[in-house]
Amino acid sequence: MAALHPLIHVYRDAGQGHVFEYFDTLTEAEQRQLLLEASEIDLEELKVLSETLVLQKKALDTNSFEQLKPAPFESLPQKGGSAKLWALAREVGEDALKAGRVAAFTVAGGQGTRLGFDGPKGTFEVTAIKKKSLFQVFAEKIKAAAKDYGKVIHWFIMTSQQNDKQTISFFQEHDYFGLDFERVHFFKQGRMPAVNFEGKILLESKSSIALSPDGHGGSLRALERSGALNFMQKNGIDTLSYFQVDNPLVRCIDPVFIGWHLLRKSEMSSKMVPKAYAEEKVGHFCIQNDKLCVVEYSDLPMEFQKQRSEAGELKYIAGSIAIHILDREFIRKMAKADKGALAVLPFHRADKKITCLDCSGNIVTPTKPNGVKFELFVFDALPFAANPVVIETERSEDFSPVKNAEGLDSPKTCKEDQMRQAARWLKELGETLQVDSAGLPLVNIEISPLFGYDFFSFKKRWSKLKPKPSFSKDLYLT
Ligand code: UD2
Repeated sequence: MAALHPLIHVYRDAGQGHVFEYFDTLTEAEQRQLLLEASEIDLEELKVLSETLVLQKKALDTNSFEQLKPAPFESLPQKGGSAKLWALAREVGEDALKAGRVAAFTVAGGQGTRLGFDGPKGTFEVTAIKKKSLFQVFAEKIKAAAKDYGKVIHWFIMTSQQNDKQTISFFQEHDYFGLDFERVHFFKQGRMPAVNFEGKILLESKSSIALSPDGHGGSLRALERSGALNFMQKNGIDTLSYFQVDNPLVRCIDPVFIGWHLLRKSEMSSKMVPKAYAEEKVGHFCIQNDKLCVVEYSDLPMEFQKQRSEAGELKYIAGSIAIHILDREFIRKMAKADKGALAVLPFHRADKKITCLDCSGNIVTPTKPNGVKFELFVFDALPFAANPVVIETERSEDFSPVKNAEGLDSPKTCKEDQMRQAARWLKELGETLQVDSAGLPLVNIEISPLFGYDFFSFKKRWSKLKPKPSFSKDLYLT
């Protein structure tokens, strides 16, 4: 009889030997595949997670919120912030961009499941007239900013096992949307196994483990593992502008935000918007044990979310829209932190319906949660960051994600928000165009990021445009 593969011994010793229950019935290629997947898993880490998050699932402890306080933030100048400081931040940010210190970073490992879209979410079309994809919108914003600041802006994109190939092919098919392909860097995020409620790894089939992406927080490890951080170091990049793939309104490169981050010598900075209503599904910037943190909407009891100040304002007003600036060496520190270290991102437990093999070896699709997935969240790095700063931003200038097929945060609301922004910019420059009571122009307007990727750049281009177009029919500005 052939000797057992050493990895199988390791799995048996860890109480996970069932992963190889069907090993002898598999073809050689399937055996290789299963061994490869098994080698991806850190069994020690999994043991700790099973013990802490699965076997002794703690009920939500509201006492742990007793010490919670709302986090302070830098208000916009029009809302009482210091105009002088905001202007200084712009200067500092622009200098960093001119020095080539900044790169863009998109987490794009998720699929468009909630959206009902089959494919990498970044390939979803979002603009009103040209139907540009999310990736094209970001690519053009980055290209235009690079031109303005006279420096290459590298773009790091985190994909997942599920969508890596499709994402790269999409960029190739579209000639990288005019970016130099050597400046666009893809890397895959890690995966975590799903386990049942006894902490046993679930199998997707006899030859494969139920693995899923390790959450956007996995990006910190993945940046280090892929060599991206070393590449940045060699190329003089020390500041990363982080955003999610679902939000085309985001200022991918915002000199003011970069400036605040650098002025404060912060290791990780964030943008907030005042929550629109208590139940809005965004994280909350809070202070706990004197540290800045984000408490996700699903973790903060509704009674806290509804608390109001004497003036009637929501107490936990600062909503996280998942836009951050990260310092390169801070990412390295977080990525390298090992189990037992102080600065380590915690995993979150998510109970899910997971299609998997039952004990008789049949594939079953459960109707209620049958297992647990583990995910890391990038905002959990905030408590470990030195001098973190939160700045306020206008929702209408930075945030309109595409999450659901219909209703809130849908393709429709996102397109309308883009058009409202165009109308607002034009009106601010003295143009007269007709809008409805909600600020939506009566004709379709789309501004290419190559024409203007924020109000500042738009104003420059618009003032030079001769003759000015009319607003009597659909208008695409490029
Ligand atoms: C996220 C935030 C929420 C708020 C909101 C704003 C969390 C837990 N919540 O909610 O507080 O800021 O965004 O829009 O983050 N992704 C990966 N790999 C993964 C998982 C996600 O790359 O394994 C990417 C995904 O492609 C997307 C982003 O992370 O770009 C957000 O993921 P989500 O849709 O799960 O986050 P959501 O909407 O629940």
